[in-house]
Amino acid sequence: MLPPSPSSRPGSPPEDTATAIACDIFCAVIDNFGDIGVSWRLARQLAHEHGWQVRVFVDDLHAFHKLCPALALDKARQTVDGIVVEHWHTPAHAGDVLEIADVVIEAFACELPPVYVAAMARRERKPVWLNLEYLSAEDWVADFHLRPSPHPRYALTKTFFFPGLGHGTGGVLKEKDLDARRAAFEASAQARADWWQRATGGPPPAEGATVISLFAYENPAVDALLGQWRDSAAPIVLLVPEGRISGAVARFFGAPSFGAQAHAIRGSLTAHGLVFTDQNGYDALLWASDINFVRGEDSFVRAQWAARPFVWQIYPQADDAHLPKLDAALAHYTRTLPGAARASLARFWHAWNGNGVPDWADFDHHRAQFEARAAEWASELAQVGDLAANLAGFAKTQLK
Ligand code: TRH
Repeated sequence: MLPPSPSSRPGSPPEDTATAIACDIFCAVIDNFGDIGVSWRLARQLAHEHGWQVRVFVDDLHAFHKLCPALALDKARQTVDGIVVEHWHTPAHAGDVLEIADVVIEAFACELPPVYVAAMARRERKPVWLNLEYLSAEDWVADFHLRPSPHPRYALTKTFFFPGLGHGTGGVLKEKDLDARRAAFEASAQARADWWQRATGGPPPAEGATVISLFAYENPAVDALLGQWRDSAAPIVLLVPEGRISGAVARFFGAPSFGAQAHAIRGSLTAHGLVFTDQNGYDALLWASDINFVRGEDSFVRAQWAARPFVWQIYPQADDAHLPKLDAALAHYTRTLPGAARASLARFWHAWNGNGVPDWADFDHHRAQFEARAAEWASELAQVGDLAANLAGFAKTQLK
């Protein structure tokens, strides 16, 4: 067991810290923010909603700092939000003191330090060892979810935990208070006005404007889309968190850069560059927008909980291995849409992922149907259950 955290949150469930389940999450950042984004969100839920004593080992504090500005970059060990964060700086390193948790999660098949695995094998009560996989909406996921894999040398078993969008999978992360926070934001004109002031330095746009958030990798399709928004009959307000797409937006406006606090107007298109915020701040951006362009894994999930139409740029993989995953997600998301709307959304998503030219007018034409479906889908997805609760439930059955 880990020692009781000195900064256990007052709002945590009343679990006795001496008996709380200790959990270590190991996260190696490949690139971007999804690996640590998912790991950190899971850590916070396990600590705050389930009362677990959580420790996160992460090898890249700089990536982590972007979505958790409270993190100090120079500390080998620190406590943030009631969670111990260890800078996992060498592959063999496993914490200053080798304590082995009750539940060990390796995020996205990162390799645990061999010294840690050896200590897991020596532990009298063997830890529950989970490999948290990347999210995929494909059908095979349900068959592989919770499959055990015995270690070749030690008396240890690793279990594969698969996030997914369908029944029989681990689901996706959803905080207990998320819907309430969104409802409060949507119900409060003041909260929204404050948000616009902080994010863009101005008031919310006038009625009739379409607000679009754009979080994306470099994407050749963006030039055509920016041109269509410029020429659109109705005003478009584009919100661009600073990042990999900012260069293309700058080029479109003939600006040297398009970072935080940038503003530009061309035709019907007004664009604002935004600061990259913490994760809660990103949710507010999704709620402030009518349509969200998202990417990777975690923002893709958040857009679904925001219950507004969204466009997904999937993380590209070698040999186009990502394309069946894109279609599997579309199959779930568009399941009940009428044929024409369904085909329109598929065309748009495919174009945004390298196959064709996006047609904004076509998308906009079906928007009311996309809006209705987005709300319906958020309820459907919630039926699969929250990943943190599913994971905690499974771990508890193993710890008995
Ligand atoms: O950054 P990503 O492209 O991460 C990707 C994917 O996870 C992909 O599956 C993985 O293989 C690859 O990394 C290595 O996109 P993602 O997953 O949406 O993660 C972004 C995180 O950043 C998410 O937690 C939301 C958060 N975020 C903020 O906290 N503030 C912001 O302002 C923005 C724009 C995002």
